[in-house]
Amino acid sequence: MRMRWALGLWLALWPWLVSAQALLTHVDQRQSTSLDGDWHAIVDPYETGYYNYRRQPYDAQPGGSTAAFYQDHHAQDKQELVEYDFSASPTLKVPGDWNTQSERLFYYEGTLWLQRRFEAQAADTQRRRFLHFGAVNHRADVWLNGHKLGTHVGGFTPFNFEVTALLRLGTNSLVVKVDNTRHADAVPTLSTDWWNYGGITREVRLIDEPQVFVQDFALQLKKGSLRTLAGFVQLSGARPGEAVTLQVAELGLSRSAVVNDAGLAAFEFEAPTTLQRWSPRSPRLYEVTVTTAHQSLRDRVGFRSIEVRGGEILLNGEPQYLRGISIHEENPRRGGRAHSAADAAQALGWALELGCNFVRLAHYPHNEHMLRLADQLGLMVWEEIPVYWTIAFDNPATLANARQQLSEMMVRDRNRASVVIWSVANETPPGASRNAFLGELVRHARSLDDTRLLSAALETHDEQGVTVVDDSLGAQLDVVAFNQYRGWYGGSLHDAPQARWAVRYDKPVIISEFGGDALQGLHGSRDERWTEEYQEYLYQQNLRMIERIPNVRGMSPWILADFRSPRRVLPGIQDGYNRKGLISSQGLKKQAFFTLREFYRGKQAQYR
Ligand code: GCB
Repeated sequence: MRMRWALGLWLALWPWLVSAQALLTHVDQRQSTSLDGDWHAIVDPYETGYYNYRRQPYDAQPGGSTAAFYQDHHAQDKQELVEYDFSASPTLKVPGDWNTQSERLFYYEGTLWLQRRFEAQAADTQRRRFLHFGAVNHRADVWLNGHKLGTHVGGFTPFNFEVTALLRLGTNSLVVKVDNTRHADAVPTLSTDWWNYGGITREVRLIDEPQVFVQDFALQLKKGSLRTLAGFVQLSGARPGEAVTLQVAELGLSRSAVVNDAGLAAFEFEAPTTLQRWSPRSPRLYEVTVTTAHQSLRDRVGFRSIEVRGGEILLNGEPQYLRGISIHEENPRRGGRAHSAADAAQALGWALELGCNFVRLAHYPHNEHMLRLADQLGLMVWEEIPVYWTIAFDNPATLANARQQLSEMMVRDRNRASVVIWSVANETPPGASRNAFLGELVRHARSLDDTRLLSAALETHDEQGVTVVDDSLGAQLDVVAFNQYRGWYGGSLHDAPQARWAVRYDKPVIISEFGGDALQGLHGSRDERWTEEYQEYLYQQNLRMIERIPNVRGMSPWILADFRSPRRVLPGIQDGYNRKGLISSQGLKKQAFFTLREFYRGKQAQYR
């Protein structure tokens, strides 16, 4: 009886477990076949492969049509008219953005079809198969052997489809219609300050699971505790009463439970006093194993608490100063969307060199390699969804999609100790519809995870010479964060250290952005824009100013490395890049890199 009551209470605390989406997590730990590599590509700006000449979709016609590209049809004889041929079309690498793989596609926004064939084993009635995509920007329509599997909208989060009944023995044809057209009511919307890289930008896997399998599991320190571990195992295909065991062998912990009608088992137990909590100084990870009668799935998980008290951010109960840097998911040396473990090692390696213990992964969920490496390296992480600038706050469909992207990010990464802050928005204009929209995202995020901090990058405004932070959304957040560009978009640098500030919240504050552009190698006086000296001076003066803003407990200056943006057109200086990087697009450090490193050394000494 007591057990039942405990489970009921626990379920009330974790309502997100019974999620409608059957997203498979821990995908890199599962038995799978990689479908990465060369995929055939057809560029289709008029969507000829999807609509007939009357603009009717082929899949709305009875019996369909072999003219539809997803049929991957080949002429049966020399007479038959077929006007496309994937096998004779050029290839693109998956994962990869198309923009940097072909000069012809650099500025392309629209529909592009990607196709590959793969061999499947004889159907095994004991197994279930899933196609899993790490990310496709922006909209993906997916067909297997001519059957529509579904659609996913959102360029930076994973999705999967069960294909058990559709796989053929022998050769299978997988076709994805990728569309990166920007829309006013999409998330993000028409205008951003980053490149709209199109394509299948993350790994594709054919996952192989038993009939009853572990769809998801999580284990972390319960809110408010430094010893109690709480978690769950979600099975797919299970009968009620199926047994599961959760183990953390290095802690001598092993607990068994049975799943309920929804395939869910909840766990809560005390860790021994030998538990070493995860922190930047000691990023200890433990192997967690889930075992059922049919399989065993593992992950390496860190245990830590994160909370706020007044103006403090406490990690495992200890005050922190978040020495951060913002990062876009782009490899500056290679150019293009970053996606690999090596890309992550480069970006996070630079962050460590800079003296960081924190990174802001802007402005959308980055690939999983980043989070896993942050776990290993001991970097705290701010993750966010692309609710950026002028979202269609009045549109319920836009809100639904933002919610969906938020859920997908949180479900994917809730086992990552590194993630300490979820952010719901960047630089959005206050107002009734924005407040309602973001208020709903905040509520949703809290219902999914009550253990991490919530924030958003807000803006400031001027009241008679005082810079004021009072966006009403701040009342709903744990950490008040704002972007400010003193000395770049406005305000003088010379008197920055004397600037007057008013933050209308007694909460920890993070300066989520500040910075200015410099072309690496361009030198001059500190008053000359675009020079390394100007950027260095901007950092010196802003850091002095920030020291005097009440409750500042961290920052993530803008930005680690120069990144591509179609907004940045100044010839000879920008040439298509936002140059606010501390590292150039050739991977060379600018002077301001060392200014910030020096500042972080001081902070590190102060917060020992
Ligand atoms: C911002 C945005 C960021 C831009 C940056 C800039 O406030 O959040 O996405 O890239 O300013 O460089 O203007």
